[in-house]
Amino acid sequence: LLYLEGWVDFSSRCYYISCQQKNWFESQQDCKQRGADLAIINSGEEQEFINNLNKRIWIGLTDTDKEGSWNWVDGTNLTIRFWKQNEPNDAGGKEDCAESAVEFNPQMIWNDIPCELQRYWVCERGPELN
Ligand code: 2F8
Ligand code: CA
Repeated sequence: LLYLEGWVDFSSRCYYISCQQKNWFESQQDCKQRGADLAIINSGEEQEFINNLNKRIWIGLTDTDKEGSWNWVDGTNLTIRFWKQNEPNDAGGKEDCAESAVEFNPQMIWNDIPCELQRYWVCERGPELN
């Protein structure tokens, strides 16, 4: 794990880890301003990297456009999934954004929660800024 200029290098991707909490939309907006998106998770290794941060964080996954249709913000196909058991459940009919929680069993760790809640967040980009 290499730390440089606020970005962490992991497996040829660059990650920014916030030290404050924001709602989902403001978090994604912050990532955009950094030339990145909220973290897009494509592998168990990447999920493990996120787990090791030991924080509840926003990831770049939402069903805001169409209830029940979960999409990565960068258009990546949703293939591998790490939803907790019985999630996503749209509790109260208003949970449209996904967090990666901190759990004893880190295998299944995503949950949908209301987008306006405050969470830490992780931005992800390639090695070159857009
Ligand atoms: O039981 C699962 C359920 O737990 C909480 O609601 C009581 C979660 N809400 C928050 O974390 C805000 C739900 O998202 C979760 O589905
Ligand atoms: Ca939920």
